[in-house]
Parts: sequence; structure tokens; C-alpha cells
Amino acid sequence: MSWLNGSALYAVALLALVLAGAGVAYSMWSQGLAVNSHVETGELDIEFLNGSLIYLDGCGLAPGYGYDHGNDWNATYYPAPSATQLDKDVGCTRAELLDTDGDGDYDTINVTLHNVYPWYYTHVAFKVHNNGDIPVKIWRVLIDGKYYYEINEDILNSHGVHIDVNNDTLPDIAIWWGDNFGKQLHHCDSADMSFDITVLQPAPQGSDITITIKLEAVQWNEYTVPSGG
Ligand SMILES: [Ca+2]
Ligand SMILES: [Ca+2]
Ligand SMILES: [Ca+2]
Repeated sequence: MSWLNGSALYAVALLALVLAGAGVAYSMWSQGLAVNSHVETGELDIEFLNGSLIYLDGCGLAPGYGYDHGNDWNATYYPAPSATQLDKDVGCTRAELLDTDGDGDYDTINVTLHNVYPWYYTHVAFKVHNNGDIPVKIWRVLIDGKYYYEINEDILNSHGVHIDVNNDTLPDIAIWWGDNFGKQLHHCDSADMSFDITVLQPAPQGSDITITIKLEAVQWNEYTVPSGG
């Protein structure tokens, strides 16, 4: 046992200390991984709030299909976003919330204008609800597959965006959106949103006009609006 001299004992003790130090470092690294994986399980999710959908001049097909079924509204002051009620009941509006991917959240609004004519006007309102964990901002709207950002700009010239529903290159409706694009919603927060629809002169006669609307939100610190958007 003559080889186990004082310096060898010192070396063994030093090795034990190094291993202990490695153990401490290893456990800290493991904890770091756990924190990272927790952050990554946060979910970004919004929905149209069930029961929040209301609209003018509903077709009255069933309870819940709008209110104020009756005389039509007319965009008398177009392109300003307001209207007056006529003494005639010709057309009507139907809107419904859909869960297109079957996850239990309403993700789409379908709006159908029935038997309408140029300058027929309607208004659709609803709440958007953050049912995910991550604070979000309402970013953009997808109408019939095309993205629009804050489309309430340039009111006096264009009254929002013009949309060609039947693909004959002529605009059939104008949509103007109310506020709350860019509004930050924390978990369980809701925001009111609404839009006006005005039927334009080139709209097709004798057929229903249907549009499909979705909203997209982004993580609160990633909100940007492209120039010209
Ligand atoms: Ca009506
Ligand atoms: Ca859904
Ligand atoms: Ca058209």
C-alpha cells in the first residue's frame, strides 16, 4: 500500500469533488430543459364567442338568426358607414358561426345576403375570445380566401374593401370593419368586432351573395401591418 501516499489521496479527493460538481451542473441543465418545454406548450388560440353573433335584418329562419327582421336598411350616405331604414322588406341577412375543423371552437362566419339589390346594407357584430394561453393581437381577416389587414382605412374614398363575390371582375359588395384590429387579448379576454356590408351596383341579380370570414391573431409581440395592407 505504499503507493497510496499523501498526494494520491489528494488526487482521489479532488476527483470526487469534480464528479460532484458535474452532478450539480447536470441537474441544473435538466431543469433548464424542463423550463423550455413548458414555454413551448403554450397555445395560441382564438374563437368567435358562442352566442355573441348579432346582425341586422335577419332572415328569421330560426331563433338565433339575427334580429330586426323586417324593413331593409339602405346605405343612403355611402361611402360613409351609416344607413337608414326603408319602408320595404325585400331582402334579408343570414349569418352563422361554424366550427370547420371540429375542434369545438367557432372559427368561421358565413354571411349570406338573400334577395338583395344595390345599396342594401347590413351590419354584423360578434365577440372574439382568446381561449389560448398566450396574449394575442387580432391581426387580419380572411374573406373568401384573401387576407385584409386594418380595412377601415380610407373611408370616404372606398368604404373599406370592395369584393368580387362571383369572379366577374366587378365588385359586388363593400365591407367596412369596426375597431379592435391590433387589440391585445390576454387569456379569456374578449373583444367586440363588427362590420358593415353594402351591396354595390354590379352585384348579381336574383342570386344569394355568400361570403366566408375568418380572423387570425398573432402572438402579441409579433403584430405588424404590411404597408398598403
Ligand atoms: Ca328585410
Ligand atoms: Ca374550430
Ligand atoms: Ca362581381
